[in-house]
Amino acid sequence: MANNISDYKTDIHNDWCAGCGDFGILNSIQMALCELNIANHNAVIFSGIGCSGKTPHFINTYGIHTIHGRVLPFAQGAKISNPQITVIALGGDGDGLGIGAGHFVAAGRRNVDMTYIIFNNGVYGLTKGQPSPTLSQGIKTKNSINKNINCSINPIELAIVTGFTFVARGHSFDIQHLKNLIISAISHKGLSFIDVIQPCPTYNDDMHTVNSANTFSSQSYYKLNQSTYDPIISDRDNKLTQYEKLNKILIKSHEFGHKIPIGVFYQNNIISSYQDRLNDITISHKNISPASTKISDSNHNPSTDISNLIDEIILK
Ligand SMILES: Cc1ncc(C[n+]2csc(CCOP(=O)(O)OP(=O)(O)O)c2C)c(N)n1
Ligand code: SF4
Ligand SMILES: [Mg+2]
Repeated sequence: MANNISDYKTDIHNDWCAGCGDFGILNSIQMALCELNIANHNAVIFSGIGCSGKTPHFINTYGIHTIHGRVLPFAQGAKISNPQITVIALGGDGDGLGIGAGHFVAAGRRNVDMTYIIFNNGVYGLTKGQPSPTLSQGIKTKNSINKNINCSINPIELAIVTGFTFVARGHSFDIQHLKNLIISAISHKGLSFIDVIQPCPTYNDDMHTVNSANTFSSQSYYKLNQSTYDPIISDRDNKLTQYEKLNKILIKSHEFGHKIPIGVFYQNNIISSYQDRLNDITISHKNISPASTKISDSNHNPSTDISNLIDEIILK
């Protein structure tokens, strides 16, 4: 079993630009897998298309570089088929909140027990820096002639209202903090989401705010502190308390100005996971997933006779 950070690295050539925030996110994921001591063969990293989509190539686990905007269906399918594995889906802000926005919303309704990480740089990095759905209105990126006239999506708020049950924000330059967020997200039972703010020095190092934060500093970011901010909704809270807490959490999700909060915004321990709901309706198959179903006996003979089916297909 792997327990050294080098066990989670690969030799594949990495062509990300110097200074790209993707490096910090990659390191945080490797450190989290190492600290949780997850065996290489028990983790699968899925990605969409973009600069960020290359990440699974650099992590020594199973990795699947899928298609643009479709990372969540692939990843959810894998986790439902084999609940024993650790599944991480990742991709860009364009991938997840532009073309993939429908899947983002649908995933929230299911609450499959896995983690989704968005690399949020405000641009479509791979295709030369067009504004992405998270770019704030009024920001001009390096490749655009005018300021962005669209309003931006708030990924934290969207994740909460669509049903993700663990929602956090990190920064690619605070690797230790991000590593701890990823550990908490993987450990949470249900669908967890981390919005990671990262510079794209080639096309958008102004990030999201005017005059802000092309570097990570205590002037521009602060850490949510659980002694003054409570992100957890549990069955110890009555309905009224749950609504009051949710209200405060949604207000917090709108704080995105000169000081941007990072940390855990929301953790709901009440909503059941997709696997629990599945087990409830398939009592006779409880805890039997497709991946654990035997397909052959000890003599390697198939357990199911499909000859009739094959005959039918051939006859057609
Ligand atoms: C169906 C489809 N449409 C468009 C593209 C072109 N395309 C590739 S990556 C990308 C956007 C990448 O931006 P983002 O998801 O933010 O990732 P980043 O490169 O910033 O990490 C686009 C539009 C594509 N590959 N497939
Ligand atoms: S274009 Fe931007 S996001 Fe892509 S590798 Fe370069 S710096 Fe990173
Ligand atoms: Mg992007």
